[in-house]
Parts: sequence; C-alpha cells; structure tokens
Amino acid sequence: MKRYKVIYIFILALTVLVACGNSTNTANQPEEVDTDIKAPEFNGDSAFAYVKAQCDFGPRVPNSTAHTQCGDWLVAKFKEFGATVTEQKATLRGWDGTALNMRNIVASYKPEARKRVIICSHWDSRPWADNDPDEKNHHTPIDGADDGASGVGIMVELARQLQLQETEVGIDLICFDLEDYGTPQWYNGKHDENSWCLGSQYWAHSPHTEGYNARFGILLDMVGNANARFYKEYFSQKMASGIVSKVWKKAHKLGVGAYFPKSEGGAITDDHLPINNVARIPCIDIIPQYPTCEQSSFGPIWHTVNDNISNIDKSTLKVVGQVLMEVIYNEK
Ligand code: AHN
Ligand code: ZN
Repeated sequence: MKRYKVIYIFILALTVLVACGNSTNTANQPEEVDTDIKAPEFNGDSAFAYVKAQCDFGPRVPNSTAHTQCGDWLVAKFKEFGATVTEQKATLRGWDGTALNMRNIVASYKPEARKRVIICSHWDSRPWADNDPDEKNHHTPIDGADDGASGVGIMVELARQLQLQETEVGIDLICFDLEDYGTPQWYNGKHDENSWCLGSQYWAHSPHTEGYNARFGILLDMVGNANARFYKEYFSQKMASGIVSKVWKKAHKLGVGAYFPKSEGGAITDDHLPINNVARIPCIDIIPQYPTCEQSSFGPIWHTVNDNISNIDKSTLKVVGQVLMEVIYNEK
C-alpha cells in the first residue's frame, strides 16, 4: 500500500512537472503574428499589353526613332497614371566611340516622402543579336521583349496600381537607358564591363533629385519568360541579403515559390551594381538563370532575334508583379 502511494505521488509529480514545463514553453514562445496586408491584385494582362506596346515601336536601340517614340510613350503613360516624372538626358560614349543620347525616366509617387523604395529596369534594347545561333543575325537589333520591355511593362502596371491605391512609402519607378550597349561578342578588341549599364552608372553618380536616398531597390531584368527561375543572384545576396529574404519570403507565402528557388545563382553584371556600389543603396536583381541551357545561362532566347513578344508569358509577369505589390504595399 505504502509503495503504491509513493509511486502514485511520483507519477503525479512527474505529470505536474511535464504539464508545467509545457505550459511555460508555450507562454514563452512568441506567436508568429502575420501583420501583412493583402495587396491589390496586379493585372498580368495589363502588364503584357504594356510590354507589347513597347515592342510595337520596333527595337528601342540608342539614337533611333523607336527609342525616342517609346521614351515619349513611357513619359506620357506615367503622367497619365499620376506620377511625377523626371527625365535625365546626357550624351554618353559607347564602347565603339558612338555618342549615345541617354534618357533615364523616373516616375515618382509621393515624391515628398522620405522613406522610399526603388523599382527599376532598363528600357533600351540591344542593337545586336550577338548570341543568336545564326551568325547572320549577329548585327541585327532585337525587340528585347524580355530583355528590357518585360520589367518596364510590369513597372507601368505598377504605376496604374499606385494611382488607384497609394502605398505608405514613396516609390520611384526608374527606367534606365543604355544598359544593353555592352561590347558585343563579335568585337575582337578590349571588352570593358563598364560598357554595360551606362544609364544606371550615370544615375548612381548623379541621382534625379539632390540628396536622393532610398531604403532599398529591386531591379527587374528578363522577367517575362514562361521558364524563368529566379535564383538568388550572387551580388544581391552579398550586398542586400535582407531584401532578397524579404522578396523570396513573399513569393513563397504567395504560393509562387517555384519561380523563386532558395538556392544561389551566379554573379551578374547589371544595373543593381552601380546602385549598390556608387549610390550606396542596397539593391537586388530579380533575373532568371538557366543552369542547364547550353546556348546561354540567361536562356535560349537571350540576345537572339527570338527575344520577341511571342516568348512573353503573362503568368510570369503576373507572378513577379504580385510579389512586388506584396512588398511595396507592406512597407511602412
Ligand atoms: C553581362 O552579360 C555581362 N551582363 C548581362 C547584363 C544584361 C544584358 N542583362 C540584360 N542584358
Ligand atoms: Zn541584354
């Protein structure tokens, strides 16, 4: 009898201990409260129409009529959607000595706000399809539906959304010029990394407003292909890992994580580098990589004449656009 009593008390004590332990644990564990708001719905069809509108002008290569006309269209569109538009114009030298008429276009929302976020992309298209499998095309200008127009198309749709519902922070949609005038593969002379990204280099050295600053930036490059997989680009991860986490988390929460693998990709020279290194604003690059593609790690249509509207996928535009919406509408 005595022994049973001892065992009974022992078990009772143990039960109480375990229970207390559990309850203490639960109380100490901060519950993950999701304070995110649901952003308005990004329209993929609308973004697609804006990508097509740019391509319809013809290749937007520097110093061309199509380039001027598309630039005018972008300025008009951003104004129509209520943005404060600032242009930067300058004459810059290309790798071949050509004087290039640069035109950076900035569409600002809440220009007076001190907390700001940059969404950017390049709007020029490459004058040479120098990675085309057919050598005959190596001097042919490209439409740049993916390489250029896709990111800008998403930005024009973002502008339409920003007019309908404002964000807490200020937003700058920056269209960089002269990204894709980099030394072509067929040139036998010296290849300079600085021949790429001329518009963003210019902007980083002298931003569109004095004393400009932003919390962070997100660069979009080639965000319109059906097979796009946005690995975490090396420099983005190295220089703005917090922003990479923020964006990739939103994508996975939205259920579109398949487009945003959690693994790291290669290092890419792009417009985010001068923003990080010169303007000192953390900026990531959302850019697809194709690790198994033999033609190019940027995919089979990159810098070929096939980079046209027939290879643009509305669903990919929608995925990227919605992820950006979730980011910017939750920035306080
Ligand atoms: C280089 O090829 C060195 N960088 C790729 C940047 C780029 C070109 N993005 C689009 N077109
Ligand atoms: Zn390119």
